Amino acid sequence: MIHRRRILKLGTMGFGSMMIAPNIFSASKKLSAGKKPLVISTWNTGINANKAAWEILKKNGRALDAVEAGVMVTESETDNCCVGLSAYPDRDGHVTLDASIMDEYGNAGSVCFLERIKHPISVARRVMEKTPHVMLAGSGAQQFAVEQGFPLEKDKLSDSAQKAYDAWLKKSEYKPVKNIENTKGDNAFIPMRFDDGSFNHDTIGMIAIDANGNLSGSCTTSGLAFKMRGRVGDSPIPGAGLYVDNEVGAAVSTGVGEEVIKICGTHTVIEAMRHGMNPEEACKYAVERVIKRNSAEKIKDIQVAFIAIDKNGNYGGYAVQKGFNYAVCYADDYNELIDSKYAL
Ligand code: SD4
Repeated sequence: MIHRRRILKLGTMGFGSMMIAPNIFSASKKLSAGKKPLVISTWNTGINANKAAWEILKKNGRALDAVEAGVMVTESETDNCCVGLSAYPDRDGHVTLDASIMDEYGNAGSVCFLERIKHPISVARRVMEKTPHVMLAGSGAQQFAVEQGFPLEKDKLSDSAQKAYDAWLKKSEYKPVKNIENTKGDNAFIPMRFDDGSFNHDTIGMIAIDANGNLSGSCTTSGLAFKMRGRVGDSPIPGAGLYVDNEVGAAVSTGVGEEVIKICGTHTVIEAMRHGMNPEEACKYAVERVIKRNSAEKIKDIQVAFIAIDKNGNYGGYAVQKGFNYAVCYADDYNELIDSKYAL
């Protein structure tokens, strides 16, 4: 029996080393003490979102409650290009929202292609806690939300979204005609960059570790502006836009979701941490996977970024391009925007 157990153990080790790229083993094994509690979130809107999360964390609240309350602040903003109902629409003029949440037990809930609901993150949490499912989509997700008491909001664009949509319509000359998919360039679908040169995205992703050392994460977005109707990004997909493993860490992504989905982005970050990388190294590892898949020409127009927290409260982030930042909060007087390191 002892002999068999030993063989099983060796067998597992062998499988593990076959599955993991060698450079993961060259990762630093430093397990320095980090901050606890701690919340970090993507982009500058993360500063306000962190404040709401911190109010919960500092009273020894649960990380799950913190990451929900935090991103609800961003979902409530009335002038936000990329999160909540004020955000930019799809190419047919409708705002469609994606969100996901994961708790310390590895439970996950998500909604995608959801319309006219102000707080998709809370609907995602209800999916996780009140249904046997992980993801609800479109009209089914909306029906569930209404049944759960979420108000159905008006189908109307915010002033800034309407303006941006009108401008985009003119420039792209988009008409819902057959074969528009054959149009060359990205105008008929999405601009990868807005006219001011900034990248087309700004999802809020938030991850936290609470005073008890438990991890949770949330992610909510309108996806890429002027996307095809029905398009779903990485944000509502566990292992792509968000992943939490309470034994290892939590990670969330922002950027071109198609690229993140194709490398199972946040799952890749967590597995890299499991095998010894610190959060920044793990995010960099996932970013390099994205870069490797693309030509030098194509990658210039792609931004993808990851942020991560490990089980010890260490944190880090990494992006393909310059310009990504994330907000870090671990005290009443510490809530700072950090410029991420980047690859290109
Ligand atoms: C998506 N990843 O739908 C999202 C967009 C995003 O910052 O991150 N925006 O692809």
